[in-house]
Amino acid sequence: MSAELPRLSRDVSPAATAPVRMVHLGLGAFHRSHQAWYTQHAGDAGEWGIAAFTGRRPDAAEVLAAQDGLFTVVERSDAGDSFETVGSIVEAVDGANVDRLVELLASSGTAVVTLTITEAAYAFGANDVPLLVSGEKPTTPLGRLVRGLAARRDADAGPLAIVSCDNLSDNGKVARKGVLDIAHPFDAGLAAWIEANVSFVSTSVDRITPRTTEADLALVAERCGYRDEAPVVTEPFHNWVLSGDFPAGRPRWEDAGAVFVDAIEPYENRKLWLLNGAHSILAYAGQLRGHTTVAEALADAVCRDAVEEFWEEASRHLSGEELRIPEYRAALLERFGNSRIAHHLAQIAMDASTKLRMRAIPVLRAERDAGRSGEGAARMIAVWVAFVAGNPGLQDPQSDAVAEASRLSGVERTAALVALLDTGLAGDPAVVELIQKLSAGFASVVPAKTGTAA
Ligand code: CS2
Repeated sequence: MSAELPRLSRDVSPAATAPVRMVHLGLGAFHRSHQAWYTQHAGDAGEWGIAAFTGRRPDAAEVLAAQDGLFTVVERSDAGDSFETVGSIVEAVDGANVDRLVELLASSGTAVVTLTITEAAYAFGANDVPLLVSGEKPTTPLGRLVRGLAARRDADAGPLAIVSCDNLSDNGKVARKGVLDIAHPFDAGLAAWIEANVSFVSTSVDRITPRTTEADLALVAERCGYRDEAPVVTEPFHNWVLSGDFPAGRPRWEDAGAVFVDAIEPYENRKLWLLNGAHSILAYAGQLRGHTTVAEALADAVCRDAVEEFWEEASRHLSGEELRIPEYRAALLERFGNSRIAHHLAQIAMDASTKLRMRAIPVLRAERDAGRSGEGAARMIAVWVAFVAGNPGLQDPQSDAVAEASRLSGVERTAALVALLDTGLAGDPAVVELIQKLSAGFASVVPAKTGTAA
């Protein structure tokens, strides 16, 4: 049936095309459910078109370009689904098309660059320095961005803002360092220009967006009357906290609920520890116990208790009335329990060595500094240690080092894995023994039947 329906395009769903004033690197589902959605809902959306570039593969750009950049956002709550066509992406481009990126960054009309390049990608980029020097095409997102910034300086196109939307604490600072670490050895003058002209904005982003399935495509066809090969399914909840300057302007994202603050750290920590930290616990503990999705894992008392224990510890280090921690925690339980959102634990489990460094280590350190064991945070690491024993192929930016650690056994193996997160803590025998004990305890737990409720 759906083959007979027209493909989504600006003919089927007339939407004005805004001029490109934003560039995005990392065109994936999250960009579309979050920054593109916020831009569509800004009061001045008509002035802000996005040119979105893919990362490693061109696929997402090809699919979107075939429907004029349009896609459907399906908001999925316990009560049902609602559908909206989003048109803020006016150009979808293969990330390998560096020439187009250079052209857009060299234009004074471009005011903002947003990034969802994954946590791990901020550390890559050094490989691009020789390519930049020899005039070849850079291959990493930050290498490509530096090439674009060089063109902007040469064109005298003025200042701009770079906005990191990855789950890292102080992500603006991390992005700045990642960019300057490439720019410095390439061209010291460019590095100085960047320091003077580019504002790195820190943000905390939040909207749970699982992978789209074939069933979602069929649902959109049935309910919207067009064929959309790139819909995105997300929860109704959305949050965006930003801190930093936009020297060339920005969309009025506050119209869609974005919040601008001076000090972002407490908001970042609240999100990274309470939401993402709980996700990581559920990803490893849940899969070890035979669960597939976040909602299933949360319904298992063993997993839920591990989450609550970690939240108790983390909350001690989140102060300030405005954070409304009890309400935030209650809302999280509801969001995670939304069983109509099939958020797969396997998706969250990837890139552990980068994620746990943000999610577990700061709480573990803070607890130990306060003279306590930090068992809740240690358990997050312990369930990963137990999980990789049975899943040695888990995707990770440090997969070689994980494999090497896995050749060891017992406390030595645990210490080697902890060292990938924090060498200082790996050198503390009490920490390693605690993680080892918790991990051994977890590995021997008999897997529960999927979906077992407490
Ligand atoms: C998740 C996040 O995959 C993960 O690591 O914890 O993608 C999470 O769903 C988002 O940050 C929610 O805003």
